[in-house]
Amino acid sequence: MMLPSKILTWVLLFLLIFPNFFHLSHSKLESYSYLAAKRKRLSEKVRKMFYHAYDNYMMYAFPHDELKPLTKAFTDSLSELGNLKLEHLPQKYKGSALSLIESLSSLVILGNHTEFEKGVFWLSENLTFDVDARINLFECNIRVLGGLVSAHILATDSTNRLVQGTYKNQLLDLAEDLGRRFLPAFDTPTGLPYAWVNLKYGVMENETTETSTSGCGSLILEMGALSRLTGDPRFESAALRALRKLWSMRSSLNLLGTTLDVANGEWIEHSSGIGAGVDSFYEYLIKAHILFGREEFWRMFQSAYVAVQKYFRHGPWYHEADMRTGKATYWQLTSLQAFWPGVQVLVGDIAAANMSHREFYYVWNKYGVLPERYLLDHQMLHPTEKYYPLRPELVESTFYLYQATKDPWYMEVGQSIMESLNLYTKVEGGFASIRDVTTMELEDHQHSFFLSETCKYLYLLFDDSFLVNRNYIFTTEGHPLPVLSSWHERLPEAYIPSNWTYVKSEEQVKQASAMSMRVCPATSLDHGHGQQPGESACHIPDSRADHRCFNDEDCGVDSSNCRRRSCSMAGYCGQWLFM
Ligand SMILES: *[C@@H]1O[C@H](CO)[C@@H](O)[C@H](O)[C@H]1NC(C)=O
Ligand SMILES: *[C@@H]1O[C@H](CO)[C@@H](O)[C@H](O)[C@H]1NC(C)=O
Ligand SMILES: *[C@@H]1O[C@H](CO)[C@@H](O)[C@H](O)[C@H]1NC(C)=O
Ligand SMILES: *[C@@H]1O[C@H](CO)[C@@H](O)[C@H](O)[C@H]1NC(C)=O
Ligand SMILES: CC(=O)N[C@H]1CO[C@H](CO)[C@@H](O)[C@@H]1O
Repeated sequence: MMLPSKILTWVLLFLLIFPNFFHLSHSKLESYSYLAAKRKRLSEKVRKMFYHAYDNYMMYAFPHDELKPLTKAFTDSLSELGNLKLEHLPQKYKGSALSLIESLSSLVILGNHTEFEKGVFWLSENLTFDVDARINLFECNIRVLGGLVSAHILATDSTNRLVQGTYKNQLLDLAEDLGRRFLPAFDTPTGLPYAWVNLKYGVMENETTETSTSGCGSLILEMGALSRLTGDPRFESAALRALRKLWSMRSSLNLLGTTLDVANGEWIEHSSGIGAGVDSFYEYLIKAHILFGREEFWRMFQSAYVAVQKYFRHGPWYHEADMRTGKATYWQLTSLQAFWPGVQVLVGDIAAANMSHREFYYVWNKYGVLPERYLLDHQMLHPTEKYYPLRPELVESTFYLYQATKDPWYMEVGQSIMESLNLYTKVEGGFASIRDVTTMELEDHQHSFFLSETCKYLYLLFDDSFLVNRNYIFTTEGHPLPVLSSWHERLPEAYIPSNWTYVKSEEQVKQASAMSMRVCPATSLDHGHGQQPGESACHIPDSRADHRCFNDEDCGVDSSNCRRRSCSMAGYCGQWLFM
């Protein structure tokens, strides 16, 4: 037994050696509570932003599709989405409450169950898809079908305490009805869907057969979820057949083009990158793997990701290249590309994600918001694409990077993005798009994705309580879908919530947004091969002109098994059995 005086001696001795002990732990505690208070304050500001956008929509535009915040009017834009020349616009279409559908999952994340329920009941009584409207399959899938399927899952999740007893799967019935109206679009010789379908009459006469890679390759999450929920396999099979066909059209470099013909399965535009027309194709391969646990998706993603890193990446930038030769075509930064670091976080390529994200944020700071297109080779804005339509991609990547690293710097990025949005785009009647980032001239349009994504990812950056001990992936429109063992062919242990260690402190990284599925955690790599810490298995250094390797460092690591790849005598990367 120790005498009290002896204890005192030890304490004094301890303080002599560590004079700052109590002070340090105190200030550390203080900085945590300071950080927590700051996050709380910022999340309240985002909440206000959401309601400013939402309440104005409900007041001036609902049940039409989107709000015109400058004139406090509405637009029935579902039939205009993707329709640049505004052809074949319907005469009698009166809107589908698009922005309400897009807001449902955000309302749950904000904890507003009463407003969610009100929306659900309004939709179940008043929404119909039996309308003479030609819609874009891709847009309608990610916004309307995705919004309904996600909201249905949230409404039936008992932990949300929603719509007790009175909810009778009305949202799922609506989603199923919509899914059935999609099916005629897939009736092509190739199985690749038409870009356009009329909700009432199916594919119209003389409909264009041209579509995009993202139009054929970003359907599997929503349509797969719809099949799992309804038991009707047609939705998932149609989306899967289209995806497989699309993948079979890749070049020998594992690259795809941007546009194609659904009748003959031939490429129209051979140049592609990670931006418009392609972006969510990559995103859906990795997310489909996470959601359905199918190896096939992983194999496609892995080859596609390595090809992107090899042929498109140049330092932190991604240019476009010809799918046949891998030769660079356009050197442009586009606002949509800013989603890529978020995908890289899911893969585990944190250093590469951080590097690109910083460049996008640099451009954001330079202009105040992110311009739609910036010409890297001329160091100037694209002359006709100087707009910023309230896009979410940069804040989405910021959210993923914060979740993965807990580096408070990303919160500062989020705060600065939020302040720019309030400064430049907030008007009395909502939030307006920016027509020209050099003049900050506004445009009379509040896109529905401002409610489903921009506000949601900003909020989740500051308050992620929705994600604690739950594993969700977010669709490309920001609608959460849960990772369920019953949907999985084979559930990796990392997915099983009962296996998760509960979060004990701010410091501990939470398992959220499927980020437990980082394919090949950076820590499993040995460093000292010219790679930065956080560089994942999938990272491939910038390519040389002929895409041949000179040494092992050119080849990165095979992300399917985390083994380092080596460069053969002939100059090709691979894993050789004798290694
Ligand atoms: C839910 O949203 C409605 C409409 O904006 C608002 O009136 C109400 O105060 C909100 N409730 C909560 C709990 O935030
Ligand atoms: C359906 O719309 C009508 C007309 O706007 C409205 O009076 C009714 O309350 C709506 N139904 C629900 C459940 O909100
Ligand atoms: C479809 O194309 C044919 C041949 O060009 C034409 O005769 C017909 O009027 C077109 N139909 C519609 C609805 O435009
Ligand atoms: C991101 O990059 C910055 C600057 O290059 C660096 O200081 C920081 O540690 C990086 N963070 C991560 C998580 O890699
Ligand atoms: C590592 C670990 O705890 N694994 C467990 C994860 O959960 C499954 C099913 O609940 C168990 O069988 C594993 O042992």
